[in-house]
Amino acid sequence: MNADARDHGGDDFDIAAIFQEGLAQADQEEAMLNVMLAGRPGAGKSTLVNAIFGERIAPVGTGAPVTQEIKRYRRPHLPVTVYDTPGFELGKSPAEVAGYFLGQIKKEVLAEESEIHFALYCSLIANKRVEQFEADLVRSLAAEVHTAFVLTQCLDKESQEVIDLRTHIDSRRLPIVESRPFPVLAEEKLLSFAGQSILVKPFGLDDLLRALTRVLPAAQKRTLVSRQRVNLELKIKEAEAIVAETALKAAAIAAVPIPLYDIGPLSALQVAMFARITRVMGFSIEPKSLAAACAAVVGVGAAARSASSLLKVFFPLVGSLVNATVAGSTTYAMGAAYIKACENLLRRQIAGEQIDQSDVIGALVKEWKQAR
Ligand SMILES: Nc1nc2c(ncn2[C@@H]2O[C@H](COP(=O)(O)OP(=O)(O)OP(=O)(O)O)[C@@H](O)[C@H]2O)c(=O)[nH]1
Ligand SMILES: [Mg+2]
Repeated sequence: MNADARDHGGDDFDIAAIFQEGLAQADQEEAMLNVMLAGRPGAGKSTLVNAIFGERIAPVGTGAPVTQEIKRYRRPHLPVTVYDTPGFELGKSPAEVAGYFLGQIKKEVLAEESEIHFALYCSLIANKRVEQFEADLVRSLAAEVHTAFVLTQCLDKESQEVIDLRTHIDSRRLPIVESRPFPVLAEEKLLSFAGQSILVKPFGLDDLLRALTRVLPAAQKRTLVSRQRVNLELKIKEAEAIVAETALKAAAIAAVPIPLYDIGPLSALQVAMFARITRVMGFSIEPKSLAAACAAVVGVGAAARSASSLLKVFFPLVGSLVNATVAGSTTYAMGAAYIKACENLLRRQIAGEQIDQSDVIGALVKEWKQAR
């Protein structure tokens, strides 16, 4: 770097390019999540998995004839593989059915050096009881993979039906996730009685997801948290963990204080942190919007192309040396404000608002200015 560049802080730090790289890196780091679906035909297996990921992964209500084939579903850009099992064939024992499902899937999955990370066993609440065959099947499955017992198409999580079924399932002592069933309405349902209609809102998915994240290895947990579309709190927690981890790394980089003109690696770390948070929040932010927001906070367009100006977003009066405390605390403050901006944007989007990139810039500028 020449002296002229130093004087102007013009160390040619391309925020947009580093952010883009960070996004690509975050995508590469995502581990594949293998999910298995089981349960009677029409229980709501497809609807459940589609609602969790906010995508049409498995076809719904096709009414196609039951086959003995296990179907494997994938969506482009989604690191999730869904193994959809067919209705069970009478005459086979539950252990045989479970063994067949798992054997077939493993044959396929093992080629990818992986395993089933969890199974969702779906049982229609309207069935009122869990038959011996189902209970034995769940027991056989749960012996091999984490299995969540989901009571599908519930209209009220506190209904007598749910309470009775829970007692019934408890008495069977199944080795299921959290040793209890999860009552769920995956998709809103319109009920009509005598010309009157009520819309029952979806519920229970956030509870199910929280429980699932507790049984997953760290890498698959990250994938589930990032890619699910129903539990914002889980996303925020994961993003906060990323911020804490990055702040520690930043402090370590500046353990020996670094001159302001040499903080490129520190700023790169912070921009990579924004990229990882963006992915976990599942929100789309264009690299040029991020650069524009930084420039707007600093107040000078061209300034955002400098690593030192990125730090000045938070500490306008930072001295000529950056020590561990400043590095750690700026990273923390920038990360926390970034999460807040993403959260606000996501809430607006969930409420049905169309969010464009100028809203993204506005939200980032607002949070960053407040955090200063
Ligand atoms: N409103 C509403 N409808 C649901 C829900 N779950 C399932 N359904 C409906 O129930 C029917 C069966 O749902 P699917 O998700 O296809 O059930 P499945 O278990 O995947 O069925 P198969 O794959 O054919 O065995 C469809 O018409 C769904 O729209 C739900 O949470 N809310
Ligand atoms: Mg289905």
